Amino acid sequence: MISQDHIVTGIVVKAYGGFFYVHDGLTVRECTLRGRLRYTKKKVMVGDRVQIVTGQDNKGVVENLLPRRSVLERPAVANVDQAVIVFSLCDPEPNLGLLERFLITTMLNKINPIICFNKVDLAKESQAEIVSRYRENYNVIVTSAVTGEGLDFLRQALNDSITVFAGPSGVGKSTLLNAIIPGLKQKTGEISVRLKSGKHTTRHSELIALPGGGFVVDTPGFSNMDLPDLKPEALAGFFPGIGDYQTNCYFNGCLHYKEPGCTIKKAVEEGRIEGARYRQYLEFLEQLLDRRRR
Ligand SMILES: Nc1nc2c(ncn2[C@@H]2O[C@H](COP(=O)(O)OP(=O)(O)O)[C@@H](O)[C@H]2O)c(=O)[nH]1
Ligand SMILES: [Mg+2]
Ligand SMILES: [Zn+2]
Repeated sequence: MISQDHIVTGIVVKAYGGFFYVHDGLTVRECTLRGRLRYTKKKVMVGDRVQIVTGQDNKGVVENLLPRRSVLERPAVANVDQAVIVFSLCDPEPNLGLLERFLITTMLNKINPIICFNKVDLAKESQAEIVSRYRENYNVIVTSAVTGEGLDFLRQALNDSITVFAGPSGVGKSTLLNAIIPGLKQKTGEISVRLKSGKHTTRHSELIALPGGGFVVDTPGFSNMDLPDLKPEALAGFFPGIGDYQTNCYFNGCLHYKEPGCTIKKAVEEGRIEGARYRQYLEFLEQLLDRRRR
């Protein structure tokens, strides 16, 4: 008797050496691509939902690429729902300008940001203020991979989504993932591959399956990230808590900079928008205006 081929839907969790590893809900299958998928412009990537024909020994062939919701370039992953942006409260201290650029870049990619302030076990009293400031406008989780504080909240936030762990290196991304995923052994405490060898080695992104459903992507961490190219007029929209005020400014297309009759400047004066946050907005705005002049 000839065995029946089965078509199942799964998610590409890894692409390596010409093979696509597809998680079908039960197992991971090593798949090749059907010829016509090899020669199209739209390449199958990690995070893609695909239909595969299952074969023997956990093998299979990718037959169809299902529509994508989104594509992230760095790391190269499709269908990312959210990013956990990890910064440590200490060792290293958080670079808040960098955090803001991560937040803007994430929102620009239509990915929902969650801020994770890690290493709370090392934090000083004074840093509670940073946490409460961000809580006003973002979803914030405070964790320690050492004491276990906040790990339940982190686990809950990841259920059933594809989540990228972003943030600088050394903040504890891999340690957190090891703490919440039984059996996972991501390398931790490493100096970035690039620094050590002096040359850039290609990293393959991989989806890690969560016990409760959903996937996460660990990243080596970016120590820098440019402010994305936005129209200066659009910037306020990427500052939750500031953008909400802008509909009533006197000038259409107000940059909330030097214009009279600006409702945002008024809100800053009256303490409804925090001064530090507005100054961060101005710093980015000036960068964008500078780029436009060049
Ligand atoms: N005290 C403390 N150390 C941590 C915590 N999380 C991670 N670390 C340490 O921070 C260092 C960097 O962690 P790692 O997970 O490699 O950071 P990554 O580069 O963001 O993946 C390691 O030495 C970890 O043991 C934490 O919550 N508290
Ligand atoms: Mg790491
Ligand atoms: Zn204004």
